[in-house]
Amino acid sequence: MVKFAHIADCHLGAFGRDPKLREYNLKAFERSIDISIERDVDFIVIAGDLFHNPHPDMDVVNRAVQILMKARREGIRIYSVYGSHDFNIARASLIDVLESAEVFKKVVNYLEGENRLTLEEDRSGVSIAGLSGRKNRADVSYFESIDFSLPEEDDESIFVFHTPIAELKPAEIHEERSVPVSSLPEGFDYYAGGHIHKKIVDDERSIYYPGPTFGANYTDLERDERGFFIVDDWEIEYVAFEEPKIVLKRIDAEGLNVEELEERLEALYEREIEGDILLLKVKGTLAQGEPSNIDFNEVKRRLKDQGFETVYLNRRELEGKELERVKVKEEEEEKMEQRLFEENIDETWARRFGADLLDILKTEKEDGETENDYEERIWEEAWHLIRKRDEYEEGIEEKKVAEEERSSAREPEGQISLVDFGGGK
Ligand SMILES: [Mn+2]
Repeated sequence: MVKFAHIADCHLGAFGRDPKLREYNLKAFERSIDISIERDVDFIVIAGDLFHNPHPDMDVVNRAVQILMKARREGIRIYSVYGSHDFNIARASLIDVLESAEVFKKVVNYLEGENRLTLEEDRSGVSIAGLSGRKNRADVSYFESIDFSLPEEDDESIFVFHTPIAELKPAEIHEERSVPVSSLPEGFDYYAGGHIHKKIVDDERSIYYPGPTFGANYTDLERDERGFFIVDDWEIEYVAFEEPKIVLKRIDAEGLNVEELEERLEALYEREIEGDILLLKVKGTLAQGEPSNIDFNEVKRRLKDQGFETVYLNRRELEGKELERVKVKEEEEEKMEQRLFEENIDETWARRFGADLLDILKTEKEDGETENDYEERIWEEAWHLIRKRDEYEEGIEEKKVAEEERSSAREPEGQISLVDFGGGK
């Protein structure tokens, strides 16, 4: 009889700007490991995104290793795959370091020379294989091209992955990257998923996602479940974390003026609300005044005085009339950009300048390029263009473009023609 823990999406190091939330996140991970030890599991499966990024702060790394080693010292084995957050194509990630130090074992074993993934056998007799998560659909293509070593029929086995399954993906996860159930290798007893930040239990197909132990962002904290699975002789139990207590308050500021919104906030201080973390969401368009007229730091301070450990304020959707964001319906990114330029910039030269600058800023990082090199390249190209701003205004750049267009029959494929931004005159 085998007993194991299935943990995913710990995102250690997330909430870098809020030390309290960062600590709650680390504590939740520690609880999952402590409970796994108490419950005497044979091994722990971590289905990716153990860390929030591939090279986290050393204090986070230190805490994580201390926590993981508690389990290791009890003889509990730990198996993991990369998540989309803790993988780096150019450099070794912390996951590689921890694998080298034998803190855990990465269960993504390729048979050299073949595109074949092999099984790792745990001391309990259970075989484990896995596939890492990757950004930009790279893992999706793995599923299509890799040959899996399938478990023997009477072997107990687990497949670990960090990719959404199309048929199980919740509607609110707006991500195209997913694979159909049919892509999963056949014959495993338990499919240990990660990446979807929500608990999913599909007993029929034996596919399970525990969701995060705490969460990595505001939306995660809005959801009401946090925890992990303990699987005892293939019976699945969800261990839910009731603490910390998260309280959600929403204020609709639509049509209010600054004073009225301040009154609504005042009313919050008087009400009896108790909890550890307050998520305060203020949204809507003010009829008069700007969000910047409100001292939100003071709001947070007063709410903390009520006994909250921390207040997470979300006012991304709070707007003033003056600075109301332009809303465009176009689905297609390019069309949307084009309309934004047309609606907000009067001068043709400025539209062209803006479009060119945006093109530079949109350039993606190249494979193998370090973060620093990438930033430097973008800055250099952007500055180069900004220095030519006068040429755009005086029409010099425009003339050059026209000449270039005359000399070349057609634009290279995939490039946006500058003429397209001229407003169709
Ligand atoms: Mn994640």
